[in-house]
Amino acid sequence: QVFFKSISNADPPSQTNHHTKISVIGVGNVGMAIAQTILTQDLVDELALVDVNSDKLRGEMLDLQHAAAFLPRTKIVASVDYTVTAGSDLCIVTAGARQNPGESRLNLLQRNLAMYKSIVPELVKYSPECILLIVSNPVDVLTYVAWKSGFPVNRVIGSGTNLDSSRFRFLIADHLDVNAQDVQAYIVGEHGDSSVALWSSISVGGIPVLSFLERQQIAFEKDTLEKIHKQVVQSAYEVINLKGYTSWAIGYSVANLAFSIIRDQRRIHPVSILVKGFYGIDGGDVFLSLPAQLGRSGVLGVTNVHLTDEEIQQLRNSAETILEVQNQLGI
Ligand code: 6V0
Repeated sequence: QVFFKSISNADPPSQTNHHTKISVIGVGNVGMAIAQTILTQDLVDELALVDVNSDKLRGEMLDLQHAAAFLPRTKIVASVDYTVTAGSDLCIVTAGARQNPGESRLNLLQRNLAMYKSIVPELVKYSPECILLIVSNPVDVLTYVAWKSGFPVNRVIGSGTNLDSSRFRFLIADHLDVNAQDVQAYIVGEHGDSSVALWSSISVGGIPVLSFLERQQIAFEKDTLEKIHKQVVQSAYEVINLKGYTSWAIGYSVANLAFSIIRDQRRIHPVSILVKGFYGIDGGDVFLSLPAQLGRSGVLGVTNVHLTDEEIQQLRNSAETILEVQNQLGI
């Protein structure tokens, strides 16, 4: 009232607009890259941050708030208490324990499992209608763990091979000297070592690459393509060796998923979903990535993409490996 003379007969703003809110759990390298990318996209009215490290949490909140003069207006809140997440449309979980020297992956998983058992029920309590987007590793197993907390299957999504596919598209684009946004290519299956590259899915500007090469009688570049896939698998290790963690690409890739969900884009993303019943995977409940359509209510459907027998076999092998881990953990 001091700076602006009020116009007393102006209609109050319509309250029908839904207040959109995203919560990010874990404000480490990955959580913060996601948070800052979301802020640049003018995607939500409110962003809530949660972590167990209260000093780091407050520091990160203040640091983001201080950029307010350069960003679309978003309310940024943070607390170690989950009440701050109340009413979220989307909750993104990046909290994760770091591997101790000499610690086995299984032991690390056991610790992350205990962490998830404390985090997910809190999110469900304060945002029963939200969509859960799981990012912490091993992402496929932890997405399953989150789903087991009683969430409907369309509302639990693992970031899965969305990042692997974006690395794949970058490398193909680099090889062919085209724009990565014009490259359609999917990596499916497990996020990480046993991921499956769908060669027949690669197209550039609508032209299927493999059949184009064959028609032009250009030597089949299978070796090159396989090298590219190996590079994709190595990418995370390489970045971690060089800078200690990965952050920017996972930040953009998860913010892109958040955009598709919140803005009901109905775009297709390779993300981790319950694959029981697909491609003959029926040994148990397991989450793996397949190209899925995402919108405001989460997973809307799964693309019926053609896989070769070899690709199906690879997918089934990943499912078995993950099931073994889940059985070992007794979950
Ligand atoms: P980081 O920088 O160690 O951050 C982890 C954060 O989690 C820290 O701030 C911790 O304080 C916080 N935390 C720990 N316990 C809890 C808890 N109980 N509740 C809330 N917060 C907690 O790790 P970074 O950010 O680098 O990685 C986070 C996770 O993302 C790890 O599991 C990574 O392996 C995983 N990634 C997954 C990717 C994917 O494609 N799915 C890609 C990159 C990293």
